[in-house]
Amino acid sequence: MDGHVPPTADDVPLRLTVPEPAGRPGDAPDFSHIDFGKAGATPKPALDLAAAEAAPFANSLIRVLDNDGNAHGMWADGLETDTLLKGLRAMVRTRAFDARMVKAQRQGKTSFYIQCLGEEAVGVGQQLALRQGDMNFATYRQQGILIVQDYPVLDLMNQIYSNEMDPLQGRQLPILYSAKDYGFFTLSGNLATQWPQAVGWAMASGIKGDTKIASAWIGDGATAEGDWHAGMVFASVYKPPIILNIVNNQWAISSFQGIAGGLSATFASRSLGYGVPALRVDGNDFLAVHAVSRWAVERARRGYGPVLIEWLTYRKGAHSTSDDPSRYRPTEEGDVWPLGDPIHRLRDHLVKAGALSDADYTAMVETADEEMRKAEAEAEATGLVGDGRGASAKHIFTQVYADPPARLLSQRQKAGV
Ligand SMILES: Cc1ncc(C[n+]2csc(CCOP(=O)(O)OP(=O)(O)O)c2C)c(N)n1
Ligand SMILES: [Mg+2]
Repeated sequence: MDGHVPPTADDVPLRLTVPEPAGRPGDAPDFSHIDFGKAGATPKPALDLAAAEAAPFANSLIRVLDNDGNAHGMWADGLETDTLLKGLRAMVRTRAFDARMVKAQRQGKTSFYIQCLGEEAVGVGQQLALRQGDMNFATYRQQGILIVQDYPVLDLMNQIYSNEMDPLQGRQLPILYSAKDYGFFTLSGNLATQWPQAVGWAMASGIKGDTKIASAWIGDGATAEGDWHAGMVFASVYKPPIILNIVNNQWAISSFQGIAGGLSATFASRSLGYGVPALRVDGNDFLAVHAVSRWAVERARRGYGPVLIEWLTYRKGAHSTSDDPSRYRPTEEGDVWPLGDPIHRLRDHLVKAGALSDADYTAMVETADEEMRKAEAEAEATGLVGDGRGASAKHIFTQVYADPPARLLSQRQKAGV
């Protein structure tokens, strides 16, 4: 006996785990921690898929297109060329719109902009599976939902410039659109609030015996908010008609997806613990996005309840015009993202199928650029953020409350508007 007392559990210094991304600025990009699977490998489940059977779908990756533009597997069946061409055109227009608005922000024409560069397929592909009357509770990165429906891009720009023609008359920050007739619920800048609201809207549809379904949207980072869990509890208990979309674009401003738990389990697989079935899908593969969305829409419409979809994609641009990603991630990451670019992949597929020529594609891009240039000039002629030609101050008080409270009425009187 030497008198040594072995340490007890109480004496071991405890530590926290703080996940780190695979690469920081200056490092070579590394996506070896993600298993991307193979195009065509994942079958199509029955529409009444239960959470208990969904683990293989939540932990693999549904892909249709391979890297050479060929379509594979059950999910490729029944996709019409017209729909794919429509999707391509909407994605090209969305990208042209974004490029024009990023430039406008740099020129001081507006204060702030968020583009969806590299993620165009998810919003566009799903919207093409929904119908009039359904409701999206989008994030700020699904402008494609409006653009694919031919919502006037001039109105979007007027909103971004907060000028007199802004459809929201200055009540929202630039890019926080609202378009009820286009199934686009007012955007919220407070992360994750759309999620439980979407579930509530879908519950109302079920309570009323309606035929409309909801589509909820959230980013990987925002799933760490308590609202995500609150929405999941209600979705799992009442089984409303809803598609629960998580767009995992690897980043939440400068926090990588591991900080929201993405290294512990797939975001899709978390849903299974709530009893809500889930699928994980290549979000840069338009064919997969649209096919899985159709399946989910039909499931919800037939009354089989909620389903969660994790879309795997990559945020190729900065988070917003206020962000500089070269400070926190390898600059080449976006160029070597193994799932490629959604527009180029769909273009290559359609060219290979003989439905599009290189010249058609070039014309499509040029037409979109010209459309956005013209619309921007018109919006600018109406007014820019802060140039004194904005909406009247009276609109702070109008169309917000059906019965304005007395304190607002007295404020309006004092303001003389
Ligand atoms: C409640 C709340 N917290 C923080 C923010 C600031 N913020 C805006 S976007 C963002 C990152 C969101 O990342 P993610 O959910 O992954 O969506 P992404 O931007 O990648 O599309 C943060 C932290 C906010 N708007 N609301
Ligand atoms: Mg993100």
